[in-house]
Amino acid sequence: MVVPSPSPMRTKKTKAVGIPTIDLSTYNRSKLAELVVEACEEYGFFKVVNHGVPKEVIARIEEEGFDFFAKPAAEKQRAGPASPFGYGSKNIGRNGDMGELEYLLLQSNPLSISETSNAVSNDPTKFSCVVNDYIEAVKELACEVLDLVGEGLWVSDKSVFSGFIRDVQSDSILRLNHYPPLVDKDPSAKLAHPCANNNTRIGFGEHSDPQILTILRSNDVGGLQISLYDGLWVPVPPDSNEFFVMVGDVLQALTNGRFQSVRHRALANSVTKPRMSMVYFGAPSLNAWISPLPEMVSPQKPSLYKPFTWGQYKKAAYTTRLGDSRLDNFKIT
Ligand code: GA4
Repeated sequence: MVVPSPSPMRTKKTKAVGIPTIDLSTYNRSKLAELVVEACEEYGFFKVVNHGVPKEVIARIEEEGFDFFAKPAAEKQRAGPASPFGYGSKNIGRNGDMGELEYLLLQSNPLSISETSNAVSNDPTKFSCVVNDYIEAVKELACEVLDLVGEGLWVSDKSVFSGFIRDVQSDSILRLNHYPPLVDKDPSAKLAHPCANNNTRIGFGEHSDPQILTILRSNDVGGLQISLYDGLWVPVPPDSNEFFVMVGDVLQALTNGRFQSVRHRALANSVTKPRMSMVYFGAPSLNAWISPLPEMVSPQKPSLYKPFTWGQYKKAAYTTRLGDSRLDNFKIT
């Protein structure tokens, strides 16, 4: 069921609407598929409810995350730097982007998780289990959404999208972002409000995600904003019980631009409570070829993008700045 949210947004057709909310437990399959496609086309972003991820799986990883970020800086640094995986603070990527956050980047395969776990937790076995359980659950959710995309777009192989992230070599990752509050322990810090302008303290700057599909969950502290076609930033009310789904660049390429990856950012304006988001990025394997699906191409809608492997795209992405439109470099001119 699509429920309009209380905060109105404007679409490319500039009608005021709410953030699309899709209840995965209602409707029949074909109606659900239609709603998912509609949300991906209009916004590249939606919320899913009745998603099937068990509450305990979410609660356990949230607890592990908060425990880790509560550790002294020197201890956290031992799990860094985050290139390619581990703990990072303020620096984002390799080209000088910065944000008001600290984070943990984890590769989604159990072997790599257990390696990182040793530096992250005093109980690495427990940490690995908790992270693996969460990844398995959100991966299922991502695959379910992608199968609905396949059905709604009437492509011949309905599991073509989910197949990329079901691949055992899938390069999917999990990111835990921790945005400390303005006032941590010292209440006098309130006087020095570090917001640059308009109370906008950038936690994670504007960007689109390079992968296929992103599944984001946060605690009940706001900060996520999405950018719509008219450049308006729309705050997304937090909902710790539900997940937000975002179209990534690779899904834009596969659908030949019918879906567009959503530009988003996170503000770190919370005064007393930290924000923590847990973000799963569903990606193909490094050697998977990406090009617009034949069903998305026609004489009226010729292919917009050159074929590339995910490995090539990822490598190119790491040479860009966070806010760059990376897919433009792969456009057929
Ligand atoms: C955005 C999505 C994911 O968080 C991420 C980010 C990555 C990083 O933080 O190292 C990137 C960014 C993200 C896109 C362009 C490059 C790479 C920082 C950056 C400037 C882990 C990812 O895969 O791409």
